[in-house]
Amino acid sequence: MKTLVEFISEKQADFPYASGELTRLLNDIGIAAKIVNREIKIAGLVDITGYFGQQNIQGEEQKKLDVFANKAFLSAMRHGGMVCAVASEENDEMYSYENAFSQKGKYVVAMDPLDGSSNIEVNVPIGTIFSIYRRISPSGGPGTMEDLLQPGVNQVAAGYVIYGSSTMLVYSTGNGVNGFTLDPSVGIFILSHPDMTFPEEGSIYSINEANYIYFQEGVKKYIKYCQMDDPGTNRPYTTRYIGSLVSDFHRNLIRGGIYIYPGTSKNPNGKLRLLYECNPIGFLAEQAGGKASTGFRRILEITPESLHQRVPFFVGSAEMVEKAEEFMKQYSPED
Ligand code: AHM
Ligand code: MG
Repeated sequence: MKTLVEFISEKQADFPYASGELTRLLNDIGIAAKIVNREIKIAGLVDITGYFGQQNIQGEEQKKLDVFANKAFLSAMRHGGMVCAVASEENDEMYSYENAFSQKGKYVVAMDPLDGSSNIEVNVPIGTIFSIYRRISPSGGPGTMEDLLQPGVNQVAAGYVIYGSSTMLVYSTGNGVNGFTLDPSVGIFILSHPDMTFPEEGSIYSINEANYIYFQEGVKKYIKYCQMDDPGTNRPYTTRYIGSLVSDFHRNLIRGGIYIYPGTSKNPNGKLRLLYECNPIGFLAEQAGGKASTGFRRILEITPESLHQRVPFFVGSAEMVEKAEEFMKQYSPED
């Protein structure tokens, strides 16, 4: 039995800048995840699932648990002192730590503290997504926007926590993907899914098909391809869509599948945010042998322009993403 803390410490040696700081940062994230998990598990019992009465920058109502999770992660990272600045879905602006200890931190973090939070009251799995970069600005001062607006290829680590029927932390530091399940009786994450990779053949497609009329021709044609009865292949595929990116991605990673949140005629850049949704999930996908694309190009190569930038997102088993890209190129070529 190997715990998350043991595993992270062992893996420190694989890491080019093994000073122990990334190890401590990942441990801090694990601690905050346990605190958030505790609140989520009692969410149905206490008056915590209601609205907080504020809107975030994207005009979405913040739920109390969103706010709680945001504070829990920001505070765990402040105490650790490894991080100088954070981009969070819940904060309009970059959150820069003011204490001298944190300003010496080598890292910046982009995160969605509670993704899929509109699902809280119906007891569907939700998640936390995080992405870690080395800062560019010199240590000792506040973190800068330049530190956070780095392309996804520069990530040194990324991961998610899924609060489902069990709670798991899945992460990568660029040497494969490993999953840890929380043993609630002792409060410890245990390595349960070593070296996670997409199965060779996937047969799940996950997309909010209610938006069909707003999709580009390439997406429409790809959906029809997924539904086609093609003897000798595994088509028609099956459709699964929870509406919670972490859960949909997690299932597709284990079973083999593709998740798509495309651009639409209403929202040409789709819905998902590059910094704290697409980049970290894309990094994990690639580390697990899969792909992450806008439908035309690799997600991780995009240079971000703003913290809450949105981008069309195709992620999952490599072959399935490549096939979807073929449809996009053929039927919806970019101008
Ligand atoms: P959120 O960050 O406000 O929770 O939104 C992101 C979520 C994803 O988890 C999910 O895949 C997607 O929104 C679902 O959107 P839709 O309801 O439009 O299908
Ligand atoms: Mg989100």
